[in-house]
Amino acid sequence: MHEVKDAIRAHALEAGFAAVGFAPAQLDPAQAGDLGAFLDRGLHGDMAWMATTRARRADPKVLWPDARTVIALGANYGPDDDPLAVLADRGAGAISVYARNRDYHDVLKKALKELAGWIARTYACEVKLFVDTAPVMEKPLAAQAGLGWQGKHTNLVSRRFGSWLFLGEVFTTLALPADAPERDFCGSCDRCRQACPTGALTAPYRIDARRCISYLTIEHKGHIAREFRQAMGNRIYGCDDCLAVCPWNKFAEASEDEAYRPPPGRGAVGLAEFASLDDAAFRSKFARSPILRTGRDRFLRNVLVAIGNSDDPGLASAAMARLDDTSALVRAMAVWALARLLDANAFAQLRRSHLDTEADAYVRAEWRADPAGPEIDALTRPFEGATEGTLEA
Ligand code: B12
Ligand code: SF4
Ligand code: SF4
Repeated sequence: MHEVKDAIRAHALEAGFAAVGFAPAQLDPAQAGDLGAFLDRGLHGDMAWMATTRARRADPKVLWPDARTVIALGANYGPDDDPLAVLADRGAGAISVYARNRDYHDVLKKALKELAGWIARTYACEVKLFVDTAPVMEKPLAAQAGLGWQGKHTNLVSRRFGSWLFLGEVFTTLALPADAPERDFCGSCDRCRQACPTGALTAPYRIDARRCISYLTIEHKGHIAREFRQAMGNRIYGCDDCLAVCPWNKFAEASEDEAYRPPPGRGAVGLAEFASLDDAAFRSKFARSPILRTGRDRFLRNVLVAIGNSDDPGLASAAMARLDDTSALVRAMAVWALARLLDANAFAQLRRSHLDTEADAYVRAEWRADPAGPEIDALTRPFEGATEGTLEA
């Protein structure tokens, strides 16, 4: 069977994957227990799809009883520059490395289909392929297959590719010998946890997704709670801080795949330009990008938080232009941004001209709130337009 593994490995590398490993189609019951504890504590926030798929997620055999082997695959999306440099440029929006070009779901799915089709034809077996959106615990499976270990930030770290592997899997009915799992090389390092701007890494190997900027800017459907807004800085889509500071990145290689290299300007885009996007312009700009999934309103919500953190009164006009936006998510953050950029008199004047015509209770509360003040009750209620998560669509 080792020749079969060698042939599959060679084919996967040819298909563009950087790392390949084999594991039995089962998880350590401890993983299911941890997933259960995470969900029971509500740490997944409004990603309700995580809880509704709990049984399948915790056990590959529930997802597909006939599966015997998981072929875990990693695609290298390593950046060729410092991914955190953009954080110093407060007039620009920081888009995380994974989202600076094509949607990796599409890129990986194509390569996985090619590989899985070849395996099915060559070895007369059944196959199913997954990337991100299926109820599969991809990191524990990849760790079991020897691709790396789950670091203290919970993501998979590879000794060869550092933090920068996307994960995908081919499940198959073929029984293949397992590879040795990787051991944990975090040691006494705690850099990722120290670097987290919002304290989302509550303990080593533990995350509170509700505090994670990646969740807040991508998955969270509602208004962004006050306590996180300043910490977000200019991060408008995802966050790379815990990934980028990992010392294992010194061995990482920049990705050679054009699909993951940012087109000029995609890593650092002017906030004013983004704040002016209407739905059609947003869709056209991000047609093949993962950003499209978040939708224009949530994206602009994030952009306005960044404008509020810019310390640049020159950006106030971009926020003012959004005060009559059709989305309450956008209007609320436009108000917050203006409260931070304008002097008290100018803000009071705007409030007088807008408060009476503002119908949304949350936005009205923003107009009345002290910009530096704590969360107020009205601001913590869930956004009424909130719907089911889309990541698993
Ligand atoms: C939900 C999700 C998120 C959520 C929650 C993050 C998380 N760590 O769970 C949010 C939106 C925050 C997120 C953010 C990001 N994500 Co994400 N995400 C997922 C998804 C869909 C499921 C992960 C999952 O099962 N989480 C549940 C937790 C419980 O499981 P776990 O993370 O494996 O944690 C284990 C332990 O650490 C422990 N544990 C963790 N927290 C806690 C808390 C308690 C109380 C307990 C008891 C145990 C416990 O339990 C688990 C089992 O042992 C996967 C795709 C997939 N289907 O697997 C992608 C995935 C993990 N994401 C990915 C990426 C790239 C990111 C970001 C880097 C994107 C970005 N730049 O903004 C960030 C990184 C943030 C971070 N530090 O994790 C990649 C990671 C690749 C890799 N090399 O590891 C994946 C695998 C997608 C892919 N196919 O490539 N993501
Ligand atoms: S992605 Fe950012 S906010 Fe989320 S855990 Fe990592 S450093 Fe913290
Ligand atoms: S930064 Fe340090 S603690 Fe965090 S994943 Fe990397 S090695 Fe582990």
